[in-house]
Parts: sequence; C-alpha cells; structure tokens
Amino acid sequence: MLRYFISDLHLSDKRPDLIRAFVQMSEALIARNEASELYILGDFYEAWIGDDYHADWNTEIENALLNVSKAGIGLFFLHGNRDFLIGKTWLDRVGATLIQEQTTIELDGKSVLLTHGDEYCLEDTEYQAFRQTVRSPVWQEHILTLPLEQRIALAAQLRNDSKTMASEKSLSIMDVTPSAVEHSLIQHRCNSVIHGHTHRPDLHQDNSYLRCVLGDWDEFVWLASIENNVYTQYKASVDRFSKQ
Ligand code: OKV
Ligand code: MN
Repeated sequence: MLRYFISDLHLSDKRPDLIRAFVQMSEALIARNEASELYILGDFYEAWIGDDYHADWNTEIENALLNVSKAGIGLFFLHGNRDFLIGKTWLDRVGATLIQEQTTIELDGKSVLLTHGDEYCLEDTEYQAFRQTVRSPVWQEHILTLPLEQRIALAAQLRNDSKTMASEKSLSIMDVTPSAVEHSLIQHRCNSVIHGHTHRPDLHQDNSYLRCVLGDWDEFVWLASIENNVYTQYKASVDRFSKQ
C-alpha cells in the first residue's frame, strides 16, 4: 500500500496556479492506478469559512477530490489552523474521512503519528491562545451562525492580523518545540511523525525518531510518500503544471 501526504496547499481563488497543480496532481494519482491512500494534513484551504460556502473555483477542487475517492483511493483529512471549519457536509461531498490530530496509523508494521503540527509551536504563546479559541466547539458554532459575508470579512481581518504579527516574530518562535514533538511521540508509542504547518519542508532524523515536515504550496508544490518504510518527498515547480 502506497501512502501520499500533503498539507498547507492554501488553496483559494487567488491562486489558480495552485488549484491547477492540485487538480493535475490528483489526476496523476488516479492514473497511476495503485492501491493507495491520500492524507491531507491540514491547511488544504487558505481559509475555510463553512461548508455552506459555494464557488466555482472550489467546485473544481471538490470534484478533483471526489474523483480521487471514487477511484478507490482512501482519502483522509485532518484540520489545520485555516480550515478548522471543515465539517461533515464537506467531507461527505468529497468522500473523505475525518481523522483527529495526533492520530496514529499503522504503516508497514510501524506506528506513524499524523498531525497538522501547530500544537507543537509552544514558544508562540500568543498563537497558542488564539488556537485554543478558534478550535473550541463553542466558538466555532457561534461563528457558523454568522452570515457568510461576515465570516469572509472576519477571516480576512484575522489573516491580516496574522501577517502583521508574523512579521514581528522571530523565525525560531514559529517553529516546533522539539521536546513537545518528542513528548507526543512517546505518548503515542511512535518513532515517526508527519506534520506540516511550519513551512520548513525537511526530513529530520534526530534523537532516534523521524520527523517528516511537509512543504507548503507556493512557488513549489510538495508531496510526500511512504512505501515499505521508505519516505520520499517530491517537489515540483508550480509552473510545471500547465494551463489547458
Ligand atoms: C493565525 C493568528 C490568524 C495569533 C477564520 C474561518 C472565521 C479561517 C479563519 C484566518 C486567519 C486563522 C484562520 C491566523 C494566527 C491570527 C490572528 C491572531 C494571535 C475564519 C476560516 F472563523 F473567522 F470565519 N482564519 N488564520 N493570531 O492567518 O492562520 O496567532 S491565520
Ligand atoms: Mn498551518
């Protein structure tokens, strides 16, 4: 069984190039006709404001995902810090199964921990407080009662706040705290973890565990795979995905 992992695509109407790349990548996965699974580890969208949102640019994305699941490729999704409002309606529309953060899966006889990764960024205490708010069911339920236009405006405003804040923070504060990662690996009895969020794609083989960090989609698009315990990270220029 071949497993594919992606995160941090940040898909939106502002990036038709990324949408094109994702649609073509999904078609390529289907065309390979392998026994495989695709795991989306959060921040698939730049900002998801609720399953009642509909737009042409997104229908194209959802159809690409639906084609993946219909082709028999197991499709799994876990929430990131930008698409925490993805709900059952969206999952059903695309044929995806929701997995919780810090879920372990058995890959080739080994337990691998899957998560978005923002919960490990403990040095950014301001962010952790924000995260606790937006991940709380009560806050999310309240937000979903607001009209779509208001949610769009709120997401844009928070997006702006985050840009201002990030520009004032050091780079190290926005990376994971290694001891937090180690702690969760011990807790879940795993030797490896796959996460995104930090936009620092890498394969860390330190302190007896493996930490696979997925890349964010921008100038390059990224895909990781695991087969027979071999981790591979694929990177391609977004320009390689041609217009049709
Ligand atoms: C990250 C922080 C923004 C701190 C909001 C729906 C809703 C997505 C969102 C968009 C912005 C989070 C998710 C970000 C960190 C901030 C502001 C403060 C302290 C909605 C979907 F509910 F409002 F409709 N947002 N982002 N902050 O850019 O990742 O760390 S964010
Ligand atoms: Mn993220």
